[in-house]
Amino acid sequence: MAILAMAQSGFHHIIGEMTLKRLSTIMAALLGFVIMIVPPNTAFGQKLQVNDLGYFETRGLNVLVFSNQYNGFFFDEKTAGIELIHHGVRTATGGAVRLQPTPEQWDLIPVVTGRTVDKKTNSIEVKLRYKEYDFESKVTVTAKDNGVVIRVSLDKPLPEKLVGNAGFNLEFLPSAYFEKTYLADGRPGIFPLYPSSDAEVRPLSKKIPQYNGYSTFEDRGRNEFLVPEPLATCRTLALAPEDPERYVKIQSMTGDLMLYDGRVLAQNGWFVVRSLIPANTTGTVVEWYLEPNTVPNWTRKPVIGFSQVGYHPSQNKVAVIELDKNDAPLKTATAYRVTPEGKLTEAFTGDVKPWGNYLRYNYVKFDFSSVRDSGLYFIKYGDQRTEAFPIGTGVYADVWHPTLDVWFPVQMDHMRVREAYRIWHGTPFLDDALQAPVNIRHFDGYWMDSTTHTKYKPLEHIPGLDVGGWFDAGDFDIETAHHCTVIESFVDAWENFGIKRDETFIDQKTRFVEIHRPDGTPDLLQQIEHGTLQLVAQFKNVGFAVRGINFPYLYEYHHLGDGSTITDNLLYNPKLKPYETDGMTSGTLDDRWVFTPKFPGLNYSAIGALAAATRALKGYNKELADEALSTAVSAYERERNEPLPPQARMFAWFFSNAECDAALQLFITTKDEKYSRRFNELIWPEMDSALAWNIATATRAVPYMPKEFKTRLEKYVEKYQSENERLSQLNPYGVPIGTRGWAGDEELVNWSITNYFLHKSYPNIIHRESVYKALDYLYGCHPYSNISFVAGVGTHSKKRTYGSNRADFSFIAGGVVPGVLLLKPDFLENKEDWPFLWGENECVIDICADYIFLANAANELLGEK
Ligand SMILES: [Ca+2]
Ligand SMILES: [Ca+2]
Ligand SMILES: [Ca+2]
Repeated sequence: MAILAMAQSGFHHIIGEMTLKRLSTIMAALLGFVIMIVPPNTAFGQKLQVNDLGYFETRGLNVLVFSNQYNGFFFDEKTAGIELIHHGVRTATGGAVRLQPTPEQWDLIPVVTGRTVDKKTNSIEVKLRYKEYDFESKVTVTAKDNGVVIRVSLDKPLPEKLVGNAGFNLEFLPSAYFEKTYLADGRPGIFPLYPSSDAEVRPLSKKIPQYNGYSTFEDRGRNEFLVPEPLATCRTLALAPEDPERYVKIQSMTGDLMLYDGRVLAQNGWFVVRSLIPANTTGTVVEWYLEPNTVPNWTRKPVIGFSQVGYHPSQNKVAVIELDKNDAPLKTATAYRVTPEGKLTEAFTGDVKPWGNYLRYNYVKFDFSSVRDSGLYFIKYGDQRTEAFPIGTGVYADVWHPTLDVWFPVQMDHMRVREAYRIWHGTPFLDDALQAPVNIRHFDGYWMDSTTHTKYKPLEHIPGLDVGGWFDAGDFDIETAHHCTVIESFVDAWENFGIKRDETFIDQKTRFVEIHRPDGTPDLLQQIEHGTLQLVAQFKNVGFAVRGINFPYLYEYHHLGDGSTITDNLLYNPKLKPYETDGMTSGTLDDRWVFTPKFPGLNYSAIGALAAATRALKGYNKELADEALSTAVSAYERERNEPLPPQARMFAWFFSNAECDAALQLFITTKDEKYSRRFNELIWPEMDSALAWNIATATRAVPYMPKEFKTRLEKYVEKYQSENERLSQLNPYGVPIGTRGWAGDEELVNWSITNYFLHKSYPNIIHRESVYKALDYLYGCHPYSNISFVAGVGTHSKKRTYGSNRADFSFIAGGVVPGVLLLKPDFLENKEDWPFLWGENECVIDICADYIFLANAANELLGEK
């Protein structure tokens, strides 16, 4: 074993540096010579080619043309239109005809009505349509020289209403251009770190309405709106000319280019380059030449995927190394040990084994499972070394503490939350809540039918709901379905692992929470109580589990910061004028709305959660436990005797799965055979129709059912395992990686929990490694980067997540992010310098609760001899 003293390695480092310096002097001289005779771009640039995947490609640069489209649910997610992947980083998005200088999430988006990829002419053409204005345009992108020409053409002149509003936009990621400069027709400027450019107030009549007439702007009754003014206006714009990896040149052959800062209107805005479409014109109305610089022979640095939390000695330890397709894999990698003296000893050098291609990269693996001695290590591959990480028996012991100690307390609704000197938020939503009006479609995916289904009139105050509950994510609404999942997950954790950790002070009576302050009661019980209080209040005051409690206005919904400042915390009083108050009530209609459509399966989910909560709460808050059980029992009877709503057929799998779970939880709690009979009636056909979705419920039943149940389930487990084996071949990480519009860490965690339960009952079929593999992935053995997806957990972890504090480029410790998002067709992304992409970085309550369970499950399995 080679021993390298730190001093020695420092010496080698100096030698290496000297050699490098000499080499670079020679290189610089050579380069200088080349630069003198030929401009760098033409010397090294390679022409962009449309590839088989339907985007323009050259080394160091991809130009995507509507490989990703705007969707109608979250609207502008900054993941659609013409986009640049510049030296491995997605730096530009939103290239499209847009109706605002700096479009926000809920501004109108164009629909793609046609897309033609032509490899022969090396061009991609899209037809865009705004149905609201019967307005169609054509955008053609064609490779030319070392860039592309972008042409917008019209068959008919602009509709009158869009003159001065419609333009061609391309948006640049602020964090990619922070601390960089630009030249506008040669005039120098610095990209602002913080927005401070000008805005203009215009009358509301001039505004292009946002989605469904909603508005992100708090107008205060003045009938106006804001329009940002440009930072610069020019014909040729050079973005970051000093940085070869970010330099982009844009020339307009038609009108002016204007550079805007979208953050004046919305913290998640981007820098936008825009040309207006002229009035009364057809044919080519906008023409740009866009040339992003490319670094000659650029090769992306390898990403060494490994667990930032470390490994238990008995675990498999495999680093997955992600390589540029132009990168030649090395033969070996080494695990070094760091001694208490600060020395580095080579612990293991082993072969790097090829895995193959997955999406756009090539993958190799380095297996260092033979390293088992407790200590600190890092991995070295080529000239790259990872952060140090531990190997030891206790590595999973406290990885879930930040999630229970910090993340969940901060998400607690209706409570004031303190942490040492900081108040995370005051007591929010004491004015909960008004009955939502009928016949509405809401911006958060909520809706109301033509009746309220309750005894309340639209906008009538529903009492009793200002209690318990969690903000479901980076926003501040209550999503009841997620509450049900969280409560059951917490009860699972309570019953399986007996988690008694007490580091939070929670007092319901005075609505006060303090982080890092024990109060003699297990925090998990207090969280179960907090969720149950809200669910019970819904049944008591509304009669059933509501879809959710959400905001009437977009400008309340997109709130950043302290949730207690969204409403005035005073009940709405229609007798007062807006912004008028008598000290007790208020004329401002800002209270949250209770959405009460019939939502298939939701009552069953709530019944399951209440029945489960009863067991955890009975030794702690007997009164609430009794109320939860009697609510669950009577709601179940009502639900069984109610005719199925028509949507139940559409969501049959969801509906039936929820009833299965409700019956099972009621059986476990009451031991009444009528529930187990119903459970058995439902579960087998459910598994025949959707195995992966239902086996998790079935496996939780094993300990409570007769032996025959377990025997009968076995063949389903075998089938599930063969599907697992197929999944494990699909990518080098051997775990399911989601490819939807929201990244897949939640499905991954659930998959792992199902594997845990199945392993407990069928250890010969389901291997325990399938439980740890998902955690390794979360902790850094994943594509794009090797950062831990659990904020504050592991040596290097997420420091920018989509929480209520996202505008501070910060995080709430213990939050688990969705992970790597697939930008079609082949680019997985999880940005760490930009917290505003919710599909990548928004922490939600379900995954965080499930993560607490999973970390404890792994800890338990690894503690077994
Ligand atoms: Ca929400
Ligand atoms: Ca406590
Ligand atoms: Ca209010």
